[in-house]
Amino acid sequence: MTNGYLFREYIGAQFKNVRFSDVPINPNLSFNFILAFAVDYTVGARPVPTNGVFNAFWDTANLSRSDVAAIKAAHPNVSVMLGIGGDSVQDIVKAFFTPTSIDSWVANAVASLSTLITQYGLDGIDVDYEHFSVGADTFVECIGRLLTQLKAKFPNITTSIAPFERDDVQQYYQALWRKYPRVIDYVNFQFYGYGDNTNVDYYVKFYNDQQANYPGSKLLASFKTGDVTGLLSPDQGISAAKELQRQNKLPGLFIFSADSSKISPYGFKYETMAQEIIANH
Ligand SMILES: *[C@@H]1O[C@H](CO)[C@@H](O)[C@H](O)[C@H]1NC(C)=O
Ligand SMILES: *[C@@H]1O[C@H](CO)[C@@H](O)[C@H](O)[C@H]1NC(C)=O
Ligand SMILES: *[C@@H]1O[C@H](CO)[C@@H](O)[C@H](O)[C@H]1NC(C)=O
Ligand SMILES: CC(=O)N[C@H]1CO[C@H](CO)[C@@H](O)[C@@H]1O
Repeated sequence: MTNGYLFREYIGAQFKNVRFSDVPINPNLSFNFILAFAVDYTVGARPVPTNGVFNAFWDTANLSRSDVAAIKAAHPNVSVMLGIGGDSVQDIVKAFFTPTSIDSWVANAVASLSTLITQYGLDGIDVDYEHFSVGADTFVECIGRLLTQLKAKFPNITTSIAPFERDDVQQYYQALWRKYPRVIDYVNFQFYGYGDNTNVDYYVKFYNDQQANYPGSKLLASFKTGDVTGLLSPDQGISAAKELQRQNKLPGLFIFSADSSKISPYGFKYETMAQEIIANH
């Protein structure tokens, strides 16, 4: 693996009125916003699964179709992706991956995500499921076929998966990577799930472990902003990214999330620092 020029940030899950234009954008790299999230659940007070019919659950009032068009027009290096799944449906219920059958889920997902991609002018899909009502084999076939069909329909979309370190989650995503690596461009590994004892040496070890779990992948480093009590801090994430880059194995870096940064006392300083690392290698 070698160093790359990709920076990504999740946006819109926490309803903090964050807008694309709040976030500093360095022109000397590829900047991907990831809208968080579309989920295959009904909209309303008691969301229930819809078998692959995706609805927008991000802050669409502040991150609208015209906002997507405007930020892309203002910054030629910006692309906008769509995260699917996520931990919960707007903190009401956990978002479970709940297909009725592989064929029906894939057909519904291809149709509804194609509509969102076209309506919003989106450039990619990031798979973020964290809870599962079915076994790994069904997840692998549903997501593998979904990404295959979307790439056939939209040849320029970029795809990624966003696992984290928990055995029951890793089992699903590692099986997906083993069978469908050709339709997955990046692994957005959630390194911010690790604890606050994650110094640079530990981070590099965890990175090497995940590279072995997703062999041949473009594995992105990451950290989160906002409340990191007990977890990896943004400063630890920045130090580790520098070391990974020194070792020439940092294809890119991402942050969760623009919403958290917007309401934090330090604002977007870590977005600026992270992009300086990526842009200036
Ligand atoms: C976000 O959207 C809401 C609802 O339209 C609006 O009241 C609010 O002013 C927006 N926030 C910003 C920062 O524009
Ligand atoms: C981007 O690169 C140009 C040319 O090297 C440089 O002049 C500019 O300062 C850079 N911008 C940022 C924000 O680093
Ligand atoms: C895909 O990207 C290429 C190169 O940037 C461009 O020429 C082509 O028009 C794009 N195709 C679509 C379907 O957007
Ligand atoms: C300088 C630079 O990296 N520019 C990038 C801006 O973003 C577009 C789309 O991701 C890339 O193709 C450019 O290379």
